Amino acid sequence: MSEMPEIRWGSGTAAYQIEGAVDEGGRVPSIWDTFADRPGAITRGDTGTVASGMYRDPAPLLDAVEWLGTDSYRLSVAWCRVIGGPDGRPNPEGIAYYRRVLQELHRRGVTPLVTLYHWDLPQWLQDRGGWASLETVSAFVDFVTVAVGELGDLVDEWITVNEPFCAAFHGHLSGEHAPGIRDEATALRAALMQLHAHGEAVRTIRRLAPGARTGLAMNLSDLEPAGDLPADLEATRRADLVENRLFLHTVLRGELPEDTDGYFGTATVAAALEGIDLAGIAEPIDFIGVNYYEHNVVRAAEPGTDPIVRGIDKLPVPQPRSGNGVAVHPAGFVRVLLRVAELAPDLPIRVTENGIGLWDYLDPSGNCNDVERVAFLDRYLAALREARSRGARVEAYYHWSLIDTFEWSYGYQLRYGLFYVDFPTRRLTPKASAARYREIIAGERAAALDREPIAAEA
Ligand code: IFM
Repeated sequence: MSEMPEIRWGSGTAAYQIEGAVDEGGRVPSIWDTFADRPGAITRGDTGTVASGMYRDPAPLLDAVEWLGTDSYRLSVAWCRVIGGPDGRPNPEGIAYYRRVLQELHRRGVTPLVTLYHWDLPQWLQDRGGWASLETVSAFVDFVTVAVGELGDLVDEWITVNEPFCAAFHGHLSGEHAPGIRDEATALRAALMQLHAHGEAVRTIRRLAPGARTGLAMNLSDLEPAGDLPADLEATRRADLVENRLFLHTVLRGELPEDTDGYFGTATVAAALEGIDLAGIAEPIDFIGVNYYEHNVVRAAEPGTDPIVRGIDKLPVPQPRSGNGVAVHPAGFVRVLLRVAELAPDLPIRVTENGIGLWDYLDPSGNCNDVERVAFLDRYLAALREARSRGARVEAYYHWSLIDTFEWSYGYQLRYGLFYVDFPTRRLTPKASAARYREIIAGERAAALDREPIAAEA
């Protein structure tokens, strides 16, 4: 096995969360426009109509990337901005926008990592069945073909789909995300369909841009049984199937975990697989993206309170935790990275998301002193170093997120950004965590330079 790579530092965002301008530049509606308009769907009735305003003016965001000094920036291109509607026609205005952003990143010495599907499915595809329909996969391949054709000279690194678990199970089972469906069979179908779309997209990118590096980003959770009772162990195994193995094993092995039929039912699984190329999902990738947020302690419970996995409870999370109750648990991060490394020892890992949602605010002097995020960064980066020292080939870390965004069902209240966004004015202010991240990156870079062998004098 080759030497451990230097870490590449980055941060990220996604189109619907930052762009706004949903009716501008030839963009067509997405499922998130529709869902956000549904009364009660989003906290305080927020929508992505204006978001962080970065479609109209991406300059502050690009300045923020440059200020941080990261090597890379992860962004997503919106399918509904790139393709102008059901006839599949490319939308020149949308493409020109992304070209400007990508060119600016290159001009500032920043490598873009581009996600193709970060949840903003065009509404016209949802009207035809969404992720339950094979038509969505062929439309995705058409979109990928246009994106690679139009942007491929500026992008060498692609992520096919982001967090298929969330889009499938929050979108189609708990109903907390768009399109707001509540049906387990549809959720399973949507999960497998996105993975099928991922496999097709990898092959499409390989054909059109053989030199590009391609992967996908999955959110993986660290799950711990509440005790030794067989029922708690079994509950944890079920949670692990739905949240982790269904994605991880299928992408790496091209087959479903052995307990899939047992949990979902043979007929449901057979229906969910109709038309899906299971083996093709395991098309070799260049890296695996891990989004790490969740550590949970699981116990068996009937009926159970978990909105996704039947018959389980997740125990209340002690402090420290995020604003929305997610555990701050760096040991779980180490375990997840080592687990992936064990499953795919030669596959480079990129931490494509890791961050903490807080109820940040500007103090009277106009600063955001997000001490919890500063501590989070220090602890999770120490965990990252530990995972690397124990053999996980992590080649990149992207903090989520660069700036505050429209945080899906939480709207604008829950903030993940390193930069505070004053939503009425769209003004960006670096938080204490941004200064800390910048300092860490500068320090790591200096240390990496010190490690470089000095060329022998001629
Ligand atoms: O903001 C989201 C992102 O879009 C997907 N991963 C989780 C983040 C925090 O909830």
